[in-house]
Amino acid sequence: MGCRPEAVGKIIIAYSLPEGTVKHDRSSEIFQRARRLIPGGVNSPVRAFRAVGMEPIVIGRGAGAHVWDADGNQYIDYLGSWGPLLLGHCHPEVIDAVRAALDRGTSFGAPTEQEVDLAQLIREAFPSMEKVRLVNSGTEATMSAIRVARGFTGRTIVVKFEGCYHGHVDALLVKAGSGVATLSLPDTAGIPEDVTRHTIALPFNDTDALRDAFQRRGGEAACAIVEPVVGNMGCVPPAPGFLEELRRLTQQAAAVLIFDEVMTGFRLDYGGVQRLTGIVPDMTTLGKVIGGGLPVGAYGGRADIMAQVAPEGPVYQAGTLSGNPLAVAAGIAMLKVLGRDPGLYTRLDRLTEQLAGRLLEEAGRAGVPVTLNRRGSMFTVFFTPRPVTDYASAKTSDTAAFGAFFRAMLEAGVYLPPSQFEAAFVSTAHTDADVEATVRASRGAFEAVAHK
Ligand code: HOZ
Repeated sequence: MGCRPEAVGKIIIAYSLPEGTVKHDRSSEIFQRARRLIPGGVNSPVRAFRAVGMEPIVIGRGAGAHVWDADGNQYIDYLGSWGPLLLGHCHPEVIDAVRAALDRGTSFGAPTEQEVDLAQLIREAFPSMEKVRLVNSGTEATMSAIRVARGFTGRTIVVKFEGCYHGHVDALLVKAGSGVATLSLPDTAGIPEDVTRHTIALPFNDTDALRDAFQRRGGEAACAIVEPVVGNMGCVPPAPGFLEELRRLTQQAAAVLIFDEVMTGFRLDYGGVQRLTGIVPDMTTLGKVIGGGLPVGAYGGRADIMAQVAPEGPVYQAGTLSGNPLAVAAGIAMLKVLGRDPGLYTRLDRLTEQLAGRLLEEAGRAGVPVTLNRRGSMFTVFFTPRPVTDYASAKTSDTAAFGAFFRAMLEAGVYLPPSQFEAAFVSTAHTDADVEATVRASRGAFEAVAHK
């Protein structure tokens, strides 16, 4: 596999790997065609692999913890479709449920019993979501939640945190993580300043900055939105007391607290971070896992707040494919599998802990300074010796070293998220053998970084 710096625009390749034996000819051919038809050749920016200095591999299929590219190369998959695939690819119960739904019809644009079943499963897992509205993506969920919070409070200001990413919502693309961080975009073109001036971005985990902001502007705040365990600047857990203080200050200011659990909901625990911490937000957004790999988002919260949503209230939000029967069927199947297995999250946690510990050992052996952050089945290897607690510290990472690591891992058959500022995901389909193979691959990959 050759790195092709000439094909990746502005990214400077600091390290190059020796030509490998893995061929990506078919992927390359498809990607060249994609570039002529789709901006950057991808339907979501990070997938273009620009931050890791190579062309993307084009995926042909997945099964369990593995994916195969268009050339037939096999990889252990830690991308997991960016989080939804907690049960791995093609879980039989999810596939069967989608097949059965398919026979009944693909879309009705009308109420179905199954969407009520999914809403009920969500509310049972997240009691704070007294009422739930299904949408098609996490972006739609967060966009709608802040609209409802603004409608409910009659206020405008949205408080968010640097490095958190809540989808490509205009008002929330301020100091955002994920692809915005990956591509180092200072601001996103196409969003009027008039929209973002109502957004206050504070450093994550900085309780003093939080207190100060709420003291000055708390009375104007419609809501504060946070990833309670951040996945979109890489995995960054909350410092002790941070979320508690956020809850106290939002309550005091009568601002709506929104937990964006699109990534963490049903992943870190069946009831998300709110169940793990006991902190009860006013509203929650979900996505990823609740769709079992099909496009679903949800937002919900206190009944009095959700009473704002049309047709019950004056806040309009709608969608032709909302509550789509195929996606809902996948989501129900997924949640049923998760809900009936009380040991599932502990097993996932242990497997990921084992993997994380071994990766750290390998980094140490190679003399590569890294910080490994993990919560449950989410983790990130940051190429920095500093603790990573916020966006500023995440950005101290050596992204060129990450790129070298990523490429060597891919060459060795391990598919990680192609950005320093994304979390990797372990699924229930990963096995001890996958962990062993990943650790073996990492030995060469850390060495490749060390000998850059
Ligand atoms: N931004 C999402 C991950 N944090 C999704 C990226 C993608 O689908 O390419």
